[in-house]
Amino acid sequence: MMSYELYYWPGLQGRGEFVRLALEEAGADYLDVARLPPSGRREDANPQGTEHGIDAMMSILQSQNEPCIPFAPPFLRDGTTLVAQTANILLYLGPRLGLAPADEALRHWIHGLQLTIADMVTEAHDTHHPIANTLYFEQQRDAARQRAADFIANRIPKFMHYFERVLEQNPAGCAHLAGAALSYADLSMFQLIDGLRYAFPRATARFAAQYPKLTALHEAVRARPRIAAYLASPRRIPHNESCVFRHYAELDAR
Ligand SMILES: N[C@@H](CCC(=O)N[C@@H](CS)C(=O)NCC(=O)O)C(=O)O
Repeated sequence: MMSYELYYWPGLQGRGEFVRLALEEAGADYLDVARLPPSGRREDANPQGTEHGIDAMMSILQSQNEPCIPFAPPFLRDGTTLVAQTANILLYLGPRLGLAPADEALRHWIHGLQLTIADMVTEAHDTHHPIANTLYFEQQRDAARQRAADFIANRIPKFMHYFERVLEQNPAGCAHLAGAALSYADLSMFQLIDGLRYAFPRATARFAAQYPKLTALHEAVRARPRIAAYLASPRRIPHNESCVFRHYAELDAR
């Protein structure tokens, strides 16, 4: 059995974190390639990245002969298979890691939920980069303030009411978004809530009262033994202002 290879920018949680959480929950054998030293020893990995590891990632992104060229990280290599796009990686890994059900309809429901999570992640990113990714936040501050105000007033409530309703209406019970067992979408929901609460602490101050079922899910995932061990480990990079979820006090609610 070869290790899964995860390729993602080092030094931040970012979209790679949705994949890491699934690999960690499953206790999977994986390498976070951009963090690896030339020896390849994961014990010597540097969460802030290594030149060797970043070069290995860039060589795939810029490859002239790779048939499946990813547009952007994260991407995953499993032997000869290369899979790009966060939700697609999780669709691939789900059944292999025991984090997706056998039932096809339920698997597609979970994939749809993951895509909706991805939509919200992009909107969270756009609060601090509403004009262009190539500009610094400081160069688009005014637009960012407007975008963040709308995100807080309209988009967080719309998405979160929806996800709370998904939990309420799960016929198998409200412990999970879909079906009776933990899926990768539950892990991703943990990460989405965690990121939003970090980025917008004032706007989400009443989160637990407004969204009790989502709050319970967030807490239940955080308490899972492998997730708790991961969160306490150096492999979990703290939230920071290089990520999709950034805390800028001026973008938070007043
Ligand atoms: N839809 C893609 C988005 C991938 C993406 O935007 N990756 C970022 C880092 S989180 C990136 O490196 N983007 C480079 C670019 O868009 O030029 C996914 O969910 O994986």
